[in-house]
Amino acid sequence: MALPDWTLCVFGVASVCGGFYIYRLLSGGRRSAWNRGPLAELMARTERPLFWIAYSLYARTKLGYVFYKRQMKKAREKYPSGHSRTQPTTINGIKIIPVPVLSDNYSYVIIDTASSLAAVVDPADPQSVQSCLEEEGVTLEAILCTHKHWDHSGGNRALKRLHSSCRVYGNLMDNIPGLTHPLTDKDTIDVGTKLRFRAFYTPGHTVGHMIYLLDGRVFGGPSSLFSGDLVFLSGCGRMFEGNASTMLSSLDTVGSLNDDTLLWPGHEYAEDNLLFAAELEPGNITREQKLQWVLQQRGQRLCTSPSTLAEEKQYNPFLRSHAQDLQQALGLQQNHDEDWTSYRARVLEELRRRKDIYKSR
Ligand SMILES: *[C@@H]1O[C@H](CO)[C@@H](O)[C@H](O)[C@H]1NC(C)=O
Ligand SMILES: *[C@@H]1O[C@H](CO)[C@@H](O)[C@H](O)[C@H]1NC(C)=O
Ligand SMILES: CC(=O)N[C@H]1CO[C@H](CO)[C@@H](O)[C@@H]1O
Repeated sequence: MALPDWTLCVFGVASVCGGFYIYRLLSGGRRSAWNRGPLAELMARTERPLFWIAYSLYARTKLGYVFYKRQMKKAREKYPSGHSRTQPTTINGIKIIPVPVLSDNYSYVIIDTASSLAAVVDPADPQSVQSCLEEEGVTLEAILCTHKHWDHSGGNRALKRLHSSCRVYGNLMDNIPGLTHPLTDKDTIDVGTKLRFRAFYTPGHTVGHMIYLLDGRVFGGPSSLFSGDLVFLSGCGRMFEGNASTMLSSLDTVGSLNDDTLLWPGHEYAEDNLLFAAELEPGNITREQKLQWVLQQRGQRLCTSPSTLAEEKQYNPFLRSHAQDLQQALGLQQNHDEDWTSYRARVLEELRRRKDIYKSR
């Protein structure tokens, strides 16, 4: 389909601006670095609209895919053996392997050792995930995709080509590449005899974001939550495609899970996130201890996953919108005519706003 000339022109300008903003967004640069220079004022004024143009280009067009491929190439050159060192966790015949991909992202390979069948969550770099599968000598049965962003879904098609019987799960609303099995809230997915996942619908970061809970009761261990970009160690994802109420109800889904659940997030953001939490609640001992441990791990480029939901409930500000300490730290108070949930959504919104300024990821 040919486009009229003027759309090409708009698209061209938008692509340049868009590319620039995508770069800024994804490189996770601190905002302060951009507050200098002659462009600063123009940028401040055009920031929101340009951001959304860039975001749409990234999320909805081939341009995003081209950008992702470039990032992947650069990351492979920069980190030939991955951005972090990871270790498998084995519990009663279940093996969970974090695969470091791109510059700070994680895919997870989950193996039922008795049947040598595997599932993978967000195989962003198909090459790294494939090497892991070959090393383990397992067959890939299922790809569980949390959301459409290329740094989570970009490897689906390539892996599917290598494993033709592999099923691809995700939410229909999110345009997941290669999707074969659309999911709705609380659907279950079985792989081998011991892997049973429950999918939860958790919109906010994207309209069709899903998280996956590996049910520990099946193998007699703790459950494991693969949270994509909904929850990170001491953090939460940006609210690109939902408001604070939507995000809050998704975060409450996580808050309602058992305390002993292991958390396996999509990115290695622990250090930044804990430093941000420290600014808000400086006196929290649990958080301080976790930060010290994380600094030690990161000093040796070791992976910081998993944490437990019991820990997260103590220090992750995004799971603590109900906590008075936190509300006070933010200088917020419930209005007389405001119900508790709307108030907590307002707390979450303020929290996310501050995090965006602190570090936009
Ligand atoms: C947030 O978004 C949901 C879903 O789109 C909508 O139903 C709700 O009214 C919105 N809430 C606010 C406070 O804007
Ligand atoms: C810190 O964490 C504890 C749990 O260890 C929590 O009960 C408390 O409300 C938090 N307090 C502050 C000031 O951050
Ligand atoms: C949110 C996000 O995209 N995180 C990182 C994943 O990997 C890419 C590619 O290396 C990075 O650019 C992103 O910052």
